[in-house]
Amino acid sequence: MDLTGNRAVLDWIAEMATMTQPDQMVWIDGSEAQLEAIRAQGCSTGEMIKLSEEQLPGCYLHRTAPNDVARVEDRTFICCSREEDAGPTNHWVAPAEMYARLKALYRGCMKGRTMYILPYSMGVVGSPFAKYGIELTDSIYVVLSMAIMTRTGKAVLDALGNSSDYVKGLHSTAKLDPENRYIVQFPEDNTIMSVNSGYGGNVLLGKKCFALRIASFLGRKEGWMAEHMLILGIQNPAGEVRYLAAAFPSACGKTNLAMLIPPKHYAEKGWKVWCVGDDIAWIRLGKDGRLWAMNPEYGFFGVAPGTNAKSNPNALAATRKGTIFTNVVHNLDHNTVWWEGLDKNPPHNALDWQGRPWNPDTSTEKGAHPNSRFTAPAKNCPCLSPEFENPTGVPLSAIVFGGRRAKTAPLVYQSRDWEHGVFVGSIMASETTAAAAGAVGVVRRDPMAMLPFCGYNMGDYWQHWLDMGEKITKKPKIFNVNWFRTDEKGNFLWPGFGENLRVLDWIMKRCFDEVGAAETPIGYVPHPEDIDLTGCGVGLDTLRGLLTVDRELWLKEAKGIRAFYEKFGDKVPTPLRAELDALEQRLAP
Ligand code: GTP
Ligand code: SPV
Ligand code: MN
Repeated sequence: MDLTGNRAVLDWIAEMATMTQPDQMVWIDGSEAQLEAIRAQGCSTGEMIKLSEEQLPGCYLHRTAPNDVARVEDRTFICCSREEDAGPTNHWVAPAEMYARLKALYRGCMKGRTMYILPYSMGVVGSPFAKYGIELTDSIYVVLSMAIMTRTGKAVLDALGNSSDYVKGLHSTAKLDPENRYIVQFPEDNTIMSVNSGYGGNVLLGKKCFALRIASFLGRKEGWMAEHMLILGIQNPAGEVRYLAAAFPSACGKTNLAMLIPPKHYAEKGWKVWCVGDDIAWIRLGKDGRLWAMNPEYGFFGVAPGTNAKSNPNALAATRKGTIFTNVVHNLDHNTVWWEGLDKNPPHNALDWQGRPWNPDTSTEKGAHPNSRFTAPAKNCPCLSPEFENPTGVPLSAIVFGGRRAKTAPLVYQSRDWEHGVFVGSIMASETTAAAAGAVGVVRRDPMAMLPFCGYNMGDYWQHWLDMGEKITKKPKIFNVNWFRTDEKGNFLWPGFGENLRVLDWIMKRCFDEVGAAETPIGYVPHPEDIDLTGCGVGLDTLRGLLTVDRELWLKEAKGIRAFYEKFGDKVPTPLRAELDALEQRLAP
């Protein structure tokens, strides 16, 4: 039976079913009984592996195809009517041509399969800031993952009512053919089409496809922002909670920062960190003139390798029940999971991420894929903010940009003002990671960590940031951080993880005019003695080194930025060009 009488919804589903020809169609109502039946169904085909109910209750292991382990940026498209509106950093094909291409791939692709109809909400169902989507998929892994990552089920259809204001998403694993893999956004049609993949960000359409690519497009139109940002609250010993949002590229530390545990010295004084979100922020201007950020997701799709009881105990705790693990090691003795960096006891009777026998003593390859992940319910996280379900989100005092830079970027610096802050975001660069297919460790420009996620021309996106700035009367201060500076031998100079609170502490003090700073050509850096180093094992000299701004390197950087800006022609907002000129002048010997 249909779960809605919404004509627009029913007509679209009928059209998609005519094209894909599923054997049967199943509405996801959001009930635990139905999900449990689907889990059992997934286990019967081997698509899902049920893990030890004693040690990992309600947890499952899933393996994707070996050629399907990360987002595929090469095969991701923004299909709007004019190529110019997609801009030089997005792949573009005219919508009519792309629809035709996809139609050929979708024709009959669900024969012999079930089409699941999954209504979901990004944001609290029924709240003014929520947006709805329906994903049609032939993958049980997608259904079960979306049921963790989003608010799912009949309540969403009830909230949608007869409106046609929802995002249409069609996904089929089809033949998992990498040559014909497509992740396509049609922002003007509120439509997403994904085919021939079964991996995370390519197929959990609520996440990057909707909550960033489509939502960034909607945000520009409607006057708000969709950003690749974590959101966290820092509670000081006085009990006051101050919030920040931070944009780092994929696999550059958002989940870790969002759940950080204060170092002992801070914890003893009463400091706490609350996680509101670990990947995506929808940000709106409040009536009070401040920016308010909410997390539209309902779970965490986090990087497994490196997650352990020391680096991120909160994330680890979040994965102990109701979690789906993707592409990790299967411990056959205990029917549990393992990954590199979990602990020093890799299982010896085990299968690697591809399901092949694996032995840590003799295998030359890693057991877990470097981009292996957990899909965990947000509610599991011990430091989840009490504001998590607040539909309007939390007020931002700071916006932080950051990335992996071995040399150029200092540990932290503050922009001079909003326009300069937008410039700082626009010039972000970071070493690439395993989160996307392709070479790892190559420095590339990734403005606001949105390079793979901006649903329109990046030049227009920068202008949107500037336009927002005009309207915000109580602007957050904008900063840049870099936890990844290395010495000559390639060792990290900064301990990172929980110790990053020391830097966040300085950032918040700056936002509330509680500490001074030193001016440099790129912005304000801390006076080294203003960062509390008690008990962190880093000396003042090392910190001084971490805060240096090398003029030679930065002059080279400015040249790289100029070349990058050239790609966008006259789409680069004049104030950003002026910022670049001013930066070069300040750097000049
Ligand atoms: P996506 O989910 O892909 O968007 O990634 P993310 O930005 O949430 O990154 P995540 O927190 O999962 O961290 C990715 C990798 O960076 C992991 O291997 C972490 O161990 C490592 N990492 C995170 N924070 C730090 C840090 O402060 N210092 C160092 N050296 N490594 C870190
Ligand atoms: C990222 O790559 O930034 C992720 C993982 O958060 S995915 O959902 O695959 O995009
Ligand atoms: Mn991400």
